[in-house]
Amino acid sequence: VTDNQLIQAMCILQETFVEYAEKSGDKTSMTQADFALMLRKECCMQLDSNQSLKEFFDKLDSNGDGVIDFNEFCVLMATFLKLLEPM
Ligand SMILES: [Ca+2]
Repeated sequence: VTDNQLIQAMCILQETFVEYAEKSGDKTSMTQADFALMLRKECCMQLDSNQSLKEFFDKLDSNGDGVIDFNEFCVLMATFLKLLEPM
């Protein structure tokens, strides 16, 4: 992965984040509803119950303020990338 690819990936991440975050009015943070929508549309991930969604959300919300900010979002994406990487 080159630096350029990394920068490109970061831009895509930021655009995706803002696209969903602004649905609830605040571009800098994602609510649980924004987050669920993003998982469904971008990751084809349907969390089967509100309970598992909430658990996932709470895990990501590391400062516990009830919303996911861009830093917390990047942690999620880093986790996904690690899962995709061959061992
Ligand atoms: Ca948070």
